[in-house]
Amino acid sequence: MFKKEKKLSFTQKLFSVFKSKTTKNKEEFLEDLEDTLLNADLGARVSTEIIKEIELNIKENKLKDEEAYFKLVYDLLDTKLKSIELKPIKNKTSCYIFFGINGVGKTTSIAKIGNYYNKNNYKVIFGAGDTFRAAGAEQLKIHGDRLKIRTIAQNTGTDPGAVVYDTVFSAISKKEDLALIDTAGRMHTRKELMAQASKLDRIIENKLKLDGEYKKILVLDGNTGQNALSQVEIFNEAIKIDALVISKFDAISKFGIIIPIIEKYNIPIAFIGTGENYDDIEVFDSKKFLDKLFVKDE
Ligand SMILES: Nc1nc2c(ncn2[C@@H]2O[C@H](COP(=O)(O)OP(=O)(O)OP(=O)(O)O)[C@@H](O)[C@H]2O)c(=O)[nH]1
Ligand SMILES: [Mg+2]
Repeated sequence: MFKKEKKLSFTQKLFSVFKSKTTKNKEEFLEDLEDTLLNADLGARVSTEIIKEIELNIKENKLKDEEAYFKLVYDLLDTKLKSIELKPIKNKTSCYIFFGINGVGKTTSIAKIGNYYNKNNYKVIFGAGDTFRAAGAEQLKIHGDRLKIRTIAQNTGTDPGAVVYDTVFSAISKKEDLALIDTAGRMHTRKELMAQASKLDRIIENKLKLDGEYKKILVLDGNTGQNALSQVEIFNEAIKIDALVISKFDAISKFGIIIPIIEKYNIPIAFIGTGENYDDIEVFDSKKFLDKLFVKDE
């Protein structure tokens, strides 16, 4: 019979490594710690930084128990996380356009974020820029109808550039505060997807006269590991990303990859999606995020 291996959360693993310090030599202990940090996708740079910090603190005899070790890791990661508060300027027209590969949660996040700004007395409009997939526009329109948010949509196969232009132009003409624009997550090839992202960016940047702010937002699925890093890389290369939304954070307790992403690309996080209801969206808070990242299995 195989013994069923108990799955430990990141916190439990960290604590068990810290507890084992008394029974191991220093090298063994630091190796175990490094493995735990790397397995949580925190990346080589930050893992080394944490280990150096721990070594220094051991030398100076500063760490009295596991809690103290844990706090050191927690506080160090807290300094790495970056947030951005997206606050459209009232009575001016801003545009936030959402990118991301298929299924990450773009459309759902737009619905939740639209609802959030609507509740905060912003006049919001949706633009269904996903004209590639048959149900693409329809999904956003359904949310728009439920939330009483006007949605500009056209038939499948229409040029998404036209939808984007119409949405932003209409928002400017009607003096609406915020246009939230959805985009396709899949095209025939990745190259086409990136070409489309750049094209939509150029339309908003060059052909429309926004007096508010323009932000390009990348949605990442919080269940993703290393792949999230390459998603950021390709989108950021095509169109410089201003902020991240991390979706599906209710379903997981592990998104350590965000640390190397921020280290490398310096892109802040705006929102966290925490469920499938309209209210399941939170303005990013590093402490809350870390508490969930470190969640203990029951
Ligand atoms: N639990 C949970 N599910 C979510 C969250 N955000 C999105 N989802 C679900 O993830 C799935 C994909 O979400 P969509 O919003 O359709 O993703 P998308 O990026 O627009 O997908 P494409 O249009 O196909 O590229 C849906 O079943 C959503 O209900 C979240 O924060 N928590
Ligand atoms: Mg979608």
